[in-house]
Amino acid sequence: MYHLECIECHKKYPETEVIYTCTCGGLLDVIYDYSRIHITKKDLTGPLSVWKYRALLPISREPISLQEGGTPLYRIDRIAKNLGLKDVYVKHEGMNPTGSFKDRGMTVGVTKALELGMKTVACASTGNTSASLAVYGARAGVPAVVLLPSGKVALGKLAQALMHGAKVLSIRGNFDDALKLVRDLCDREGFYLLNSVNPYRLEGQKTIAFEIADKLGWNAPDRIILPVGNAGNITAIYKGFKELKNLGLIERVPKMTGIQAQGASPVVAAIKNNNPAITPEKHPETVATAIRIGNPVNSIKALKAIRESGGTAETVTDEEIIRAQHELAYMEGIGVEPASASSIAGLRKLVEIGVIGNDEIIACVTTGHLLKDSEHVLSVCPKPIEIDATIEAVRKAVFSK
Ligand code: AN7
Repeated sequence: MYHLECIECHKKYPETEVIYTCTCGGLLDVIYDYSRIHITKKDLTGPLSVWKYRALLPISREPISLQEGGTPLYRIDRIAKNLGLKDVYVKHEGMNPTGSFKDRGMTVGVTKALELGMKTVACASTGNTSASLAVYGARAGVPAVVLLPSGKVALGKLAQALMHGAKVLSIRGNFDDALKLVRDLCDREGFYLLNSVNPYRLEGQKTIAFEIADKLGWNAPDRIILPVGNAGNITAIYKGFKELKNLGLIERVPKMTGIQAQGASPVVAAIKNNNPAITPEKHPETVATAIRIGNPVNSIKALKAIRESGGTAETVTDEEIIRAQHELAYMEGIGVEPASASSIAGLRKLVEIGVIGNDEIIACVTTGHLLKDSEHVLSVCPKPIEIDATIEAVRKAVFSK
């Protein structure tokens, strides 16, 4: 039903092979025989979830699952009105089992690890991938090893990786250093690599596109806006929409719009300068530690997704990210981590510079939950007001400006 294929030289590999990139160095994609996949809207009734779409997922065994996907698609009418827009949605991926979109990739990736008979799973991570891998490793009964950039991982994510029993290694270096190391480790030790260079991860994540179109009655929005770090998710969501179009379930593919933090924006630079490839950023820096990535491994796929779909890429500052995080929280009741807020910050910026028209139907993906990074929250919000346990003190505090 499917095989792996290099996006550069088109060399094919069987699904039974443990391989992450082509011998030529190119990224791999999972290619299906669509002539053998017959799926109609009628086959796709019922609640949203990753495994609802298993006819389009490369797995044959019983999945390792914690009910991932089925995340809410909220309208954000107050923010939309404020920006002069009509139809803006937030797909809140923070509502997944471990609090981020990574679970969609991990349920597929860890299940694939078992199918391939792998005994240990591993990843490098800015945090969320490690939390998700620890959890799905635990669920599968397979040991997990995670490599994290020392001092730069939000506490909630670190807490998850530790509590769920991963071997947690704190690397003196940044994410890009950790990814290089873990790829070497997996090659040497036969551990199964579950970063998004592994094409099976992206197969799970493409279900974000399926769920958005499904929820909108098999219609695609005009535009998808999401944060870009390693550039896997934008690639995956683009693939999802393309598959739906090829299967005749939707009519058009949305404009894929990637947002990066100003201090870590190699994909934006390549789009703006019309370069065929990115130039890695040696010292990426941003408050949004999840996307503090200088050398995104999926950049070639992501540039293609952005260009083919007629989308774009834009940077936002840390200040803009924090403002958007606040606005989502107090105007809409949606709590997201800083990286996720960059999609709303990007929305605002693209409206302000006239790239987004006011009649567009837009879905912003918020990739991770507010509680992932509560340390950051405490650093940007006013402190609780400590008072005596008397009604006078309470009234004084409540009515003070
Ligand atoms: C909340 O966990 O790279 O562009 O190691 O945690 O697919 O990399 C996290 C990435 C966006 C970027 N939002 O997605 C990791 C990691 C959140 C994230 C991204 C991440 P990609």
